[in-house]
Amino acid sequence: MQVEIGDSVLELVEGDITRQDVDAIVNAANTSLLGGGGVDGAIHRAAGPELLAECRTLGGCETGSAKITRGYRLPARHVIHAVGPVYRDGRHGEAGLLASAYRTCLELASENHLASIAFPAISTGIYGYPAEDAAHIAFRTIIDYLSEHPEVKFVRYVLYDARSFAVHARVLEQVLAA
Ligand code: AR6
Repeated sequence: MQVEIGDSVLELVEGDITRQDVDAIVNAANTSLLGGGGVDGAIHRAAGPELLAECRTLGGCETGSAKITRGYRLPARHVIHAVGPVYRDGRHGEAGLLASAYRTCLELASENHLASIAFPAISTGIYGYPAEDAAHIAFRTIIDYLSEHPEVKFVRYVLYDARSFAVHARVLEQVLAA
């Protein structure tokens, strides 16, 4: 599924974030930036040990923010390590922190002259954010950013399985219609 946002494109695909050949892939990291399970584990395995070595120099990252490294053995030239919120009950600032994590990734893409970026569904795995709510926040934030920042030309949103893809495709239709 592909939609045009101004001069840019937002694409939804089912796939593996580590395989994406874009300027930067986004990691669903934690505040230590020193690796973990899920997307984080898969990215570190595919990138090789040099990625962890660079991450060790960064001093961690606050929830709702992101930091950039090289991509090492990945097809992507860079990794943007984003820290989404752990979901508690939706009343602890989770929505604002999730939007901020997406926005910071996009700002880092602009600052580093990266035209294409691929996102996983941040916080919706181990961190427990309900997928549909997270998808609304993700798409609203990405679409608002692309509308004002044509330098980011291509955003690919990568879902790991058919069920998540179907949920996200439905939410994207809703956000576009709103
Ligand atoms: N490609 C694309 N999506 C994937 C992949 C993949 N290879 N693997 C999993 N997903 P998660 P979080 C989906 O748990 O919730 C780590 O330990 C998965 O189905 O990776 O932000 C970190 O170090 C889910 O929908 O990230 C943190 O401690 C989504 O990606 C913590 O997990 C995100 O799941 C972060 O948890």
